[in-house]
Amino acid sequence: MKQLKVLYGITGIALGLLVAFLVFGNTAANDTANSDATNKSNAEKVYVAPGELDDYYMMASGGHSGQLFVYGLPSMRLIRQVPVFSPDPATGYGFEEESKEMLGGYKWGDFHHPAISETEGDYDGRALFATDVGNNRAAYVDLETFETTDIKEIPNVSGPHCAAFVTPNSEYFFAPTRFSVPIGGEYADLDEYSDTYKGVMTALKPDFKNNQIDVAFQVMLPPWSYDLSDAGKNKSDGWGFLSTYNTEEATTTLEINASQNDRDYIVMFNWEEMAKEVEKGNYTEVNGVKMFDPEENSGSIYLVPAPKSPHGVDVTPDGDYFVANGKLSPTTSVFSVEKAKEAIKNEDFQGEAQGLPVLNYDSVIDKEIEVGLGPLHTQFDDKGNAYTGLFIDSQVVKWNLDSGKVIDKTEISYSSGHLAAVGGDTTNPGGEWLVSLNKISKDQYLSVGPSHPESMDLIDISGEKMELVANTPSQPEPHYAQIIDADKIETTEVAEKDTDRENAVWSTDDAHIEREGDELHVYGVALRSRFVFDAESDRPDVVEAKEGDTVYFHITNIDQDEDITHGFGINGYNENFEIQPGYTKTLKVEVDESGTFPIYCTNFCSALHQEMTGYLLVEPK
Ligand code: CUK
Ligand code: CUA
Repeated sequence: MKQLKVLYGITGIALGLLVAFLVFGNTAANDTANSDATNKSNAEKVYVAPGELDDYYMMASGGHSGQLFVYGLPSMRLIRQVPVFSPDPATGYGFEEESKEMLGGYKWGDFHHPAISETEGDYDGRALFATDVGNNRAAYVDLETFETTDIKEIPNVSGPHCAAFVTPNSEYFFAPTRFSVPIGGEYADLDEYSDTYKGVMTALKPDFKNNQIDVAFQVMLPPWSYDLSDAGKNKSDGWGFLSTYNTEEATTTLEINASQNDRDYIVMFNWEEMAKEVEKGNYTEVNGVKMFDPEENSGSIYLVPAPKSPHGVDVTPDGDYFVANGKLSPTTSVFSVEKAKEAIKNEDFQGEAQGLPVLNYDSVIDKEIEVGLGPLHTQFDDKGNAYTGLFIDSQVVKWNLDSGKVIDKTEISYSSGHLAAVGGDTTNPGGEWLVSLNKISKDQYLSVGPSHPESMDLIDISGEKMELVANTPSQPEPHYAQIIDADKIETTEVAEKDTDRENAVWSTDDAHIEREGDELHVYGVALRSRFVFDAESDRPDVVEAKEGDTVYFHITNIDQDEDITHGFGINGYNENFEIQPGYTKTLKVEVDESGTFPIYCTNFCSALHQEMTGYLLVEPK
């Protein structure tokens, strides 16, 4: 079409020129044909026909949306947004009582790094852990239902950023902080920074039986910023690795002041040892948490110098090396776990910082790879290769772990933050796909004004050369993602009919309304295509309340069929929630104004969905 326009536009030009244009046009056409061919094969790679399913789930953090984004790969289709740290009007997360209590009134969260639970260093698909940099919380997402089942506030911390990362058998997941504050967040002048301010790392323990998490213990760390971390695996099992910046201990204008040192540190800590010490009683209790101080219990924590404000540190699949990305250095540093252990044994220290021993750089470094500008994070494949994303150069670099040679570079659009490969941080990487989670999308999608989406590039890494295959926009703001084999996830479609469940009513005949003083309890059911609140009444779908009442709607969706969700919205009341098949949900409403308020099902559930309505009648006092 475009070429035709070009031709029409030049009809008046001299013949020679026209010929030249035709030739040029021909070349262009050939180019198009060629790129069509490539596009076609790439299109085929990501095409998942209607009715067919993707091979992988990609669990991407939703950044300051506080949500979890679930994608299918290779299609890159967004399947679900699971609310974790912030309310969600569509599902009623944060509206109905259970999730409202769990959210604790918070309006937002900042979720950076999902961590799928692991067995023997590989994703097991049971649960996903998350932390909230914005409001200091940790969450458990049950991967049977893709629902957040527990949120805990973490005391004594400020911005649990470099988390979650899980130990190889999900013994713990760790959450070290981005900000250092006086313990407990009390007031202390910034002049007291170096002595009074602390970084704190939290060890959280998952309880898979009850889909919960608990704070197990905390570790006091120097007043630096902790960035990204990874747990050891295989040979380095029992250890964990954190990156730090601002070892300058700057308190203002960090952009300049925290970028002075040529080297910051990788913190190497022995979590098994720490857990044992805490078990033995080597801790002080701070705000109800067992606080372990490594300065007083030497032998569990060491510092490894690493170039220039490292961002991510990632452990190789065999657990033999940890790879640090100095974001202000053009290199990625590969450190040997064996050499580090040797240096620890020989007390081969080059000094100490904040009372912690610093290992000799030359004794621990294995190699430095010249990757390019702005390396942030590294992932791995099944063939001994590593992939590092470059923020400044907007590239992904493939390099070989053994040889240290750069094999290939591919352009991404633009500014890679994290990378996620299939099982890319486990003992068992897949080696098929890599996604670059980009921070800037600029011209990649139709413009929607000054705010642009974030962007994800899908790269085929199965061959020697990487191949950029597709991209997709995303809402703000995925930081890290993990890609897990779809076979490892086993979901529940319908909640079991649990007759012991509190507030549940399983038949229309049992629906009833109880009054206790000015509390009205509605034990109702939702089914296709009506609500029944009171079986005895000749207006079974009407709730009659009095001004000043507190009304509890306990609604059970008694439809036991896949994907038959009912919604419950009260017109003019600012309330809505969903009830999945077999679930019971409670909504508490203070009716402080008289009036007539239609209730309706908000989730299209049958041909008679529009008829699924009722009334809340509030009589004046
Ligand atoms: S940080 Cu965001 S791109 Cu929070 Cu994982 Cu590196
Ligand atoms: Cu129930 Cu629509």
